[in-house]
Amino acid sequence: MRLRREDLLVYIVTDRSWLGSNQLSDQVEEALRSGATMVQLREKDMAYESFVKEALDMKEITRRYQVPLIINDNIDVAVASDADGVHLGQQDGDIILARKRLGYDKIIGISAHTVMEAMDAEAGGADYIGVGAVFGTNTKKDAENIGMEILTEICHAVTIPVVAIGGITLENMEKLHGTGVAGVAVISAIFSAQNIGDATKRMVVKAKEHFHG
Ligand code: 3NM
Repeated sequence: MRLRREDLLVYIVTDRSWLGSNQLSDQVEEALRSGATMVQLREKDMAYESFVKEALDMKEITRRYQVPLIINDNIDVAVASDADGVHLGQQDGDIILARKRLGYDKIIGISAHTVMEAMDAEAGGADYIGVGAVFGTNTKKDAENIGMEILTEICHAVTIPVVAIGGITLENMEKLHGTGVAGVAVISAIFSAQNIGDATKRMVVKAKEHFHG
């Protein structure tokens, strides 16, 4: 599956800390039914076998909604589950190696915090760049804030699409207007919501208003 710019409009990143008594697959499906455009499975402490099994379950759901499934950090899990791609941080390994393992029909996303990192990622063959944290976030403790200026510079420095991440809510999303981002990647604004479907729908409407075109 090739990445289209519009796939990044409302990119949901999973987080078990908001599960409660719910199933992650149900939460993701509710968001997809309500218009989420891409899914990243993010598991920081899961054994390989369970991670693969979960990725396979998730793949079945995302395939039905025809949205890309991206695996955070783990190329082996992406290959084993035939996911649509991986998202790698700056410390998560070599993009060239990832491309070799995944092939050219898979998506590779790279986190970047500077123009140089973003340009290197594009030169290395990344399909999109994730830039954050654009706002204060409690979800990723080591995330450093990045200003709108650097975000805008990164968007202009690369030809591949850029998605913003970190502390993005329905209320602050409009501050990203004009930066050049293709969309927003969100955890808590969607997964912590009482009504995930409703929260997703509202974000999709607003994201279309600000980031389309
Ligand atoms: N990466 P929330 S910020 C997973 O800055 C992640 O690279 C970030 O969660 C980065 O939408 C972040 O709840 C957490 O703020 C995003």
